[in-house]
Amino acid sequence: MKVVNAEFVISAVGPDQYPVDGLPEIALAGRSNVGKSSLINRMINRKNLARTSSTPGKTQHLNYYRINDEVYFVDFPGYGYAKVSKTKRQVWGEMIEKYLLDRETLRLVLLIVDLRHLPSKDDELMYDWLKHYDMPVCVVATKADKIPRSRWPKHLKLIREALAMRAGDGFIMFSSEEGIGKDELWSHIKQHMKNEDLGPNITEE
Ligand SMILES: Nc1nc2c(ncn2[C@@H]2O[C@H](COP(=O)(O)OP(=O)(O)OP(=O)(O)O)[C@@H](O)[C@H]2O)c(=O)[nH]1
Ligand SMILES: [Mg+2]
Repeated sequence: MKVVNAEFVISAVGPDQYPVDGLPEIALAGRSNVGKSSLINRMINRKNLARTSSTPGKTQHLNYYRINDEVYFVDFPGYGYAKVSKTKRQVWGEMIEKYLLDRETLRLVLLIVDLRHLPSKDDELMYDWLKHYDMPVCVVATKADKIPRSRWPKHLKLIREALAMRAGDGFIMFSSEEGIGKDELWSHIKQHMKNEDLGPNITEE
């Protein structure tokens, strides 16, 4: 996808602030500091539109970015950062859960993990929860530049196994630093932008 226009729209604290134009949304979830905002910047060729920082736990709201007036990226607060208070964590958890369950324009969740490490307990919970509700998920293993290519397959296998990934879900190797995986991720996203009927399946609950 050729990105001609990308803009930050809003740092939303709740549903009444979410956009109402009905464009498809791609959400990014992952633990704090894993590289979510950097991934957005790489996908849209901007150095610092999505705020990145070396201080984990900075992104506390749902940050909306509109790309080409075609799709939104929704940057979630990172989870699993110990220094965040329990109350705050609970508020974030509820906001995200509500978003994931209710947001009709949501088309795909990118679960961002670090290629170097095994998924955390929170990553496993997030993946299981998304699958419980039949959400389409694409696992993106970022920071791939930090390990030699020869070791990628081994790491990939370990992550797949730890998450007990379903066969239908995407798995993409990525590096915001070097741009690895960018085209592949865009084509995966584009496929999902078209889907009208892949929202969360909560009818059985
Ligand atoms: N080498 C390398 N460093 C990366 C990559 N992606 C992110 N980083 C670094 O990792 C740190 C965290 O990146 P962010 O994009 O801010 O992470 P985040 O997931 O948005 O963090 P929170 O908003 O706090 O949840 C920064 O110092 C980035 O420069 C990557 O692909 N390769
Ligand atoms: Mg961030």
